[in-house]
Amino acid sequence: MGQSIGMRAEELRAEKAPLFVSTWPFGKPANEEALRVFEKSKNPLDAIEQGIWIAETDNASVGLSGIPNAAGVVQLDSCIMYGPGHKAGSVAALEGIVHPISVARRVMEKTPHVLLVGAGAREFALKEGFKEGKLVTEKQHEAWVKWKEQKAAEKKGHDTIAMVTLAPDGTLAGGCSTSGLAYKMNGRVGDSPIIGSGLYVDNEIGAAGATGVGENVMRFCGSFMVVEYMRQGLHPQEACLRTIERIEKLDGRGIDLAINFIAIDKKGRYGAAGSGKDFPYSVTYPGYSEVLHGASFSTVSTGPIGGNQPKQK
Ligand code: SD4
Repeated sequence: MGQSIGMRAEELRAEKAPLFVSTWPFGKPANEEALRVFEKSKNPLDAIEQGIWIAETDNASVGLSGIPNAAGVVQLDSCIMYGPGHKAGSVAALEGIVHPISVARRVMEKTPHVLLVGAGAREFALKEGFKEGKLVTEKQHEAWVKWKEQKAAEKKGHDTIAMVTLAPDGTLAGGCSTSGLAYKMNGRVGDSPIIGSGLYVDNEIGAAGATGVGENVMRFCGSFMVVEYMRQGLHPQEACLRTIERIEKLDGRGIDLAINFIAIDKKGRYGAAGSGKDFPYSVTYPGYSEVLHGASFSTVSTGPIGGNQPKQK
């Protein structure tokens, strides 16, 4: 099965927890911050939250510096999950708050609910004392004006961080944060704050997260599916590929699905896969921090488990 996941399975195993895996190269500094926080606090949720802060603050597309929606407003989606007790919190279409991941955590820890949206989420965040920020940066506003005029702006970069972790005691946790798809419809919510779609954690099995076109993840409960494949014994990378394969079978759009998954399991194995040609993701554990490349559904056969042939361009 080695070749079928694009890299030998034994290479995709952290030697030591805590292990942090996140989407895209900009996940690397976020992972590294998460590891620093974990080393001090020994708290996986603090690590996930503060690691994701880095992306929400510094990234040109996650958080308030992200690409606005069609109405010119940045609406943020975020969620967090904690393996023990299967706890979850999330916010969607949240406006003007700097760290949506922290609001999601507060929803999880302080309310009997899982998901708060729009004005209610903002009201809750303000009541809890969360920091407000500008609704849209000058740069993004200018790009949005151009898009309004031409309706043809190219979307640059990627705008979602999903991060999953395995602590040395076996605790699994994860978080996800995004400004969503560029120029999305006002009020549109993607996969990222939806438990089981943009993120899923099962403390007995593993954790998975997604990035890409949310509509092509949330119709299939993508991250949940990845974890369920790991439950059946698949290596995390195989589980990601198998999920894309199943989605592709139902949807039929192949490479145009534009979806990507990261995953870790309880044994410290990790992996990723994307529907396109390249999906870079970040892996960090003590003594190691790298950007790796997930298996590509469009170029790698899933071999014995999927029976799928490599796709031709
Ligand atoms: C969404 N999944 O809102 C997000 C967008 C994303 O890289 O991940 N972009 O659909």
